[in-house]
Amino acid sequence: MTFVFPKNFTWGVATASYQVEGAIHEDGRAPSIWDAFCAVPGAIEDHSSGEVACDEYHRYPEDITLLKELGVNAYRLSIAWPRIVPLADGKVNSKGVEHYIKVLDALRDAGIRPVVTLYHWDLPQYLEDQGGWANRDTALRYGDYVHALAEAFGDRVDTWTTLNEPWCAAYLGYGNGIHAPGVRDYGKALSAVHHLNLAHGLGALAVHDTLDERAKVSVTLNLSACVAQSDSEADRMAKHRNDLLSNEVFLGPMLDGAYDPEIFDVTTDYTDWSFIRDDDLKTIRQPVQCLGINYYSSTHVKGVTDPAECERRRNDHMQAVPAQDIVDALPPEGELTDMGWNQEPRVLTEMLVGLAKRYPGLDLMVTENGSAWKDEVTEDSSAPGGRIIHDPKRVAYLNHHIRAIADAIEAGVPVVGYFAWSLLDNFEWAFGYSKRFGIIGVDYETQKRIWKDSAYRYRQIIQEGI
Ligand code: GBH
Repeated sequence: MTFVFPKNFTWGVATASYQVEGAIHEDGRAPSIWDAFCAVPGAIEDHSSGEVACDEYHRYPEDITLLKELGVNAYRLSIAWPRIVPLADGKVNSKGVEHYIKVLDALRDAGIRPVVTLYHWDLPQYLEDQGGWANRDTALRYGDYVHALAEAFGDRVDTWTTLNEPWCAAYLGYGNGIHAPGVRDYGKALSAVHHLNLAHGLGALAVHDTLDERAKVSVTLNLSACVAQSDSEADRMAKHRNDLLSNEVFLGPMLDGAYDPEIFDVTTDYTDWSFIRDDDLKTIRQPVQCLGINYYSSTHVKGVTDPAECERRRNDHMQAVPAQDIVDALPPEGELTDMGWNQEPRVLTEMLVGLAKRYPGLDLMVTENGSAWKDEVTEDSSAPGGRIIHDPKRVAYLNHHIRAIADAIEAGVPVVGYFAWSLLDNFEWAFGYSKRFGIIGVDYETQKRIWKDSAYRYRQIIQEGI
């Protein structure tokens, strides 16, 4: 039986500024932490950077044509903070603002709703020089930046997403250091968690204060989809610890108004949380009209029980989240994507069902989902540009995950939208251009876009259901 999605369902594709824009020296853009990180030898697998990327900064009109051809009704893009506020003096760079106004207007003319992420990891380097997300001031500066955007963009934006995956920004950026700024200090990672929460609150406030109830605010989390290997006490405790530090640290303050006190108990080795000030939790919990979920894969865990092993692992920085002393991630099973990630779509359904139970009435939106594979280009004179990419594994992944969302909707979950990651192959952070997530391929020598079977399949699902 074909599942037909609701008429007003949001169908989109997603990108992020540093991953697609390029043009890093143009129109007064300042360096971001990713420009600096890419210059560190060994930080990026293929020694590349976002200097050119997909040249989206110049090619957005042609890519908006692709959006129309795909038949999506929404585009999730992010704004580069270093283009908007390039100097520590906090002044707004009108050239940066004008660029995005052109993009937003072009989307409006194409009938495509912009779901705008205000922060997708490209922090201005001048803020990192003052401590970055481990410094409270960064959250205050973020609030000012969002205020400026709300004034400049007004009702051109459909949904204002304060942050993309604060988990990654905090734990990969400051915990195990595999992302910019490359810091390895769990105490700083946990303070980054709190300051990102505070930034979310200040950003949501800035949007609502400036644009009142017209504005739809959301935040996108990459909730950890963690499965305990068995019912044993140790395995369940491992999952619980992981969920506490990966998920509850964000859901608690943002949606429930408090940190679970157990979070403080299990992190005493790293921080005393004295960076939390009076009223922060009031600021952080703001009404959100929609919760964004990015889902790629699940993680299976078991408990570490040997006390000597627990002790040895305590200062081991291999894991991003400081739970390695009792949490052991198992090797992924089944057919792995080119990232080495497993495929377990039912866990996505379960996560959505669980969230709907916990937050009745809150709209949920899958703001990223996709897979990387080693693609091969095939000459085909009937295809646009004479080339096509046959990507049966990406097609299968897409089918299974959109089916998983249909299952959630059938179970009564208010999932209101889905965004494929990504519109284009792009700069995959620490992996550079070596991983391809696009449903449309990019030939990085010519910047030509190459359709993949998954793009055609996505168009068909949008039209017909699954
Ligand atoms: C997203 O991050 C980003 O928002 C996007 O910019 C990026 O391009 C895209 O995904 C693809 O990577 O460590 O094996 O247990 C997702 C990052 C992926 C981090 C899954 C945690 C857990 C897998 N997350 N990962 S594993």
